[in-house]
Amino acid sequence: MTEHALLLSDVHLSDERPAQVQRFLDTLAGPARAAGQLFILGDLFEYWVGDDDRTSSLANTVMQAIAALARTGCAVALTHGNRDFLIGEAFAAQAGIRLLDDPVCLPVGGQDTILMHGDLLCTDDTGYLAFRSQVRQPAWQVQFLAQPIEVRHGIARGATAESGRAKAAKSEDIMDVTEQAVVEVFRRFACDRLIHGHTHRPGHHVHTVDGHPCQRWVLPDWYQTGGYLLAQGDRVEAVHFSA
Ligand SMILES: [Mn+2]
Repeated sequence: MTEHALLLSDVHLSDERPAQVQRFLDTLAGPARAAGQLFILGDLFEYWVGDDDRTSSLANTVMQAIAALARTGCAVALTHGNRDFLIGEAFAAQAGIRLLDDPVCLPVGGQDTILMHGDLLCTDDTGYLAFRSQVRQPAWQVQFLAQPIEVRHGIARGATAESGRAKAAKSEDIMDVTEQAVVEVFRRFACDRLIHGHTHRPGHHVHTVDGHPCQRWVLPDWYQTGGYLLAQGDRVEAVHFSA
């Protein structure tokens, strides 16, 4: 029987939320050990200013915990989020993580599945998408990473506060996925299952694409409670933390 996969996203790990950090470490040490694959679909960290950041021990704690899981034989893969897109090969190698393209289509619990963070599906948010294409350029990243660590922290904190203000000012609709973007990604990969996070609107949706039903699962964020999905074959089960 195919091993099952555990998928999660938007944990937003931060020293300011020790309970969430513990819940993530408990998930790695508990349910993830029973899974053959762990997919972290973006925004694992509240923000990330470079693999060389030694300001906090959090990154090291998380790296050690993921590496310990990987050593048990669980295949760990990570998609960048809009907060932690600067996670690099150095951190990934130390943690035993495979960095994924976004979007990508690969076997998840034995069934081909499209995996994304989800921000690329929110195509009505043109302001954010312009920012995204800028900060994903290698030249921008080289220049950012060349700045002193305190400067990078200042910029990241400013961007986080700005994104909070922008979110409050934007309508609910433009921060959700668009039907058109979802249909396009199903067509592009000719795949009938998509799992993503980012919108903080956990759920299960069925989209009809060229007459064919396609499943879209949205992961929860971990700010208040959180949870994850378990996938085995064509079955997907949502696990929500109670409090
Ligand atoms: Mn996000």
